[in-house]
Amino acid sequence: MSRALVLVDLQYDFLPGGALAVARGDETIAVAKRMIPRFHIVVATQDWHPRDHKSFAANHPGTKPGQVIELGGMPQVLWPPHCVQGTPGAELHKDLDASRFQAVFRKGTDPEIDSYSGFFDNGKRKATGLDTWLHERRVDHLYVLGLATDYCVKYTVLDARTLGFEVTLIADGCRAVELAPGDGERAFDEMRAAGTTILDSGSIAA
Ligand code: VGL
Ligand code: ZN
Repeated sequence: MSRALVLVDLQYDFLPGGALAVARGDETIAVAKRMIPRFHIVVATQDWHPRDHKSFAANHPGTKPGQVIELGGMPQVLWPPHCVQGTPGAELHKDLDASRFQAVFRKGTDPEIDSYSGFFDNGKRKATGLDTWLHERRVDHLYVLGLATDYCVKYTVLDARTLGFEVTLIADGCRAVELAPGDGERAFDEMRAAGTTILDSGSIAA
């Protein structure tokens, strides 16, 4: 059995200056760069929305980012338009050696439903293929870092635990949106309660 590094949404729109900037999100890039050479199996997820995506406040007249609406029978936080397919903000950070990514799993492509997790959309209607891909390579332990702690990292980690993977979260390689103060810490607590090991990159063996 083997381990894999999973890099979650390390895209310009989630970094300072981006459309959905995460405070100090840029600090995750150096951690990712240090971790990539230590893994034989590296995959990335990429938030990849059509411009008419219904998670964008701009597509619901009279709403504002941060507001919660109902979408497809589920609560949906509305965001500024971000990670629009083909735009510079949707690109994975150029300092990451993409030649070391065996696969990139795009998510959030259906305009009708959001997809925080790298495994499934928020309604668990469709899989991205990440679970099958990992099983085919006999991966049983995921090392996860990226953006944002309280959304895509959290949902990816919780799905991974439900699917039976061992999960180590690389805490210094994550930053949170924090729509409400403390969301990042609460996300760590939820992931820990689901059986995730939370470590800093310095204590992960090569
Ligand atoms: C994310 C909000 C909306 C994330 C993606 O990558 O955490 N958050 N889309
Ligand atoms: Zn998104």
